Amino acid sequence: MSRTSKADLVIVANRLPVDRVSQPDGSVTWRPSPGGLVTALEPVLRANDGAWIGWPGSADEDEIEPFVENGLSLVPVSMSSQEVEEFYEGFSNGTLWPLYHDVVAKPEFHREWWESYVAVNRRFADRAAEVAADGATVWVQDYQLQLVPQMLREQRPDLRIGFYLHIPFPPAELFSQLPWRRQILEGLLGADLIGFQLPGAAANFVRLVRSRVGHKTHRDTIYLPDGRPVKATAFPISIDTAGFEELARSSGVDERAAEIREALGNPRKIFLGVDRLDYTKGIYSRLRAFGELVRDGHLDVEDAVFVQVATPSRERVEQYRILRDDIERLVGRINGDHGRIGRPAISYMHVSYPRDEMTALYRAADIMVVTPFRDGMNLVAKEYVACRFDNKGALVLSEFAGAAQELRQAWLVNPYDIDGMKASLLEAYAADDKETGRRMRAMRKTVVANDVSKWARDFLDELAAVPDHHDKTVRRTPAG
Ligand code: GDG
Repeated sequence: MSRTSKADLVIVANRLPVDRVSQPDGSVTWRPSPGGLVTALEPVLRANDGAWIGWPGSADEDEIEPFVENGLSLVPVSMSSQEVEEFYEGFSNGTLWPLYHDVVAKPEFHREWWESYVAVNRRFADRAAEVAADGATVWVQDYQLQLVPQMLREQRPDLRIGFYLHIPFPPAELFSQLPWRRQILEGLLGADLIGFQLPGAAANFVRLVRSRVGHKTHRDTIYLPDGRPVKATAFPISIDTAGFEELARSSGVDERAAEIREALGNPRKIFLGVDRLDYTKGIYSRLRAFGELVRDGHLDVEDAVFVQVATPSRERVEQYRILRDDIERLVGRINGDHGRIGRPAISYMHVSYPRDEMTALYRAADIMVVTPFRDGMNLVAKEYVACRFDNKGALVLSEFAGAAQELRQAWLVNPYDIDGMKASLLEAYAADDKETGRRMRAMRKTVVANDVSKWARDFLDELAAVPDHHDKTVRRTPAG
């Protein structure tokens, strides 16, 4: 896309859906980093002359011109390494991430992080203002960019602006700790429609706006002093269900699943955990629960093993380094105490696998264990269900994952209650095919009927339906 062409639909996200790869000869290539969001939005982007604005993932690069990759118009936003430290690792992941996840870890508040957050949000907003066509729809994604809606509306009141928060929105008691709480609320209120994972999160937001900003609200709608309504509603995100099932049905994945079972020594049952290595995911507590079941003789490593994939994440943030050490020490201790030669109790991998390997793991696992302390949704739980077209397999799921609102037939657990978790792991382990089949069939209905395309469609339809209160008389020429 050239700088002059404009898009009718603009996605603004922290990351572009591609990674920048510098070749040894100095040339630059792009590697797609496909995720659920890209899969869902790609068709809409193509149909609407769309563009995607985001950071290409490497710091201190010269500004990169917009380009087209695989038919998608991509608009890179550059960041200095200091901004990566202060805006991304600092304010986004050291302040907002723990604050929005029930303060599972202590959020840090630093004024220079906040300043960097404001500066980077402004850069994204300016870019969106340049790229969006007259009256276009702009959809801003996630907690890194909460000021963009307001910053963008100030420059381009003609736009229809949506915002989606992928993580939880905390209760007022926690959010109110944030020194910049009012600026964040006002930043979000620049949107016409604000989407959350769950109705409870939307209600937290509306309540906060009423009490902290003083705007009138009615149910899920906030009325700004100029009469413009802002809607705050839940749109639970999902996955490309058909895509996962298709991959799961492929013969390559089938063979690989059998190979994995074989390599583990064909135990009677395999427990599986797959998470970004993050303190919100409850990896430590779940492994402790499993370790105690082995220690106390409820499970024998000849019958049951645990496979834990912990994908490297935010490795420069200290809390993540500490967590990794804690988990690895625990795995070492459990294996040292209870493993046998060729048969560790826990097979632990700190690695990122390609999607077909993940799918094979889902196919090989008898009990999928998803136990976050707090999670916006948790797509891993839905992916497991999507891959079990055989209606086999049990899901143990934290009641604090957004997914628990939809996957009611899982074995629901409180991850803070180690004994309760142990009891549920044992129940899921002992359940017969009839019981697991009954539960899996019901969960599959939900995940098949509610996939990520429906999520995107529902959001964009609702955004299109917001009454047009835009004041076209004050429209200014886009900056830049
Ligand atoms: C945030 C919210 C919300 C993981 N390891 C590998 C790999 N993955 C993929 C999974 C899944 C995704 O990453 C993780 O998504 P989750 O939803 O489980 O968690 P977050 O990363 O924390 O995502 C969350 C989500 O946004 C969407 O709104 O559900 O609550 O926290 O798709 O499969 N994929 C591959 N290799 C890996 O090693 N290929």
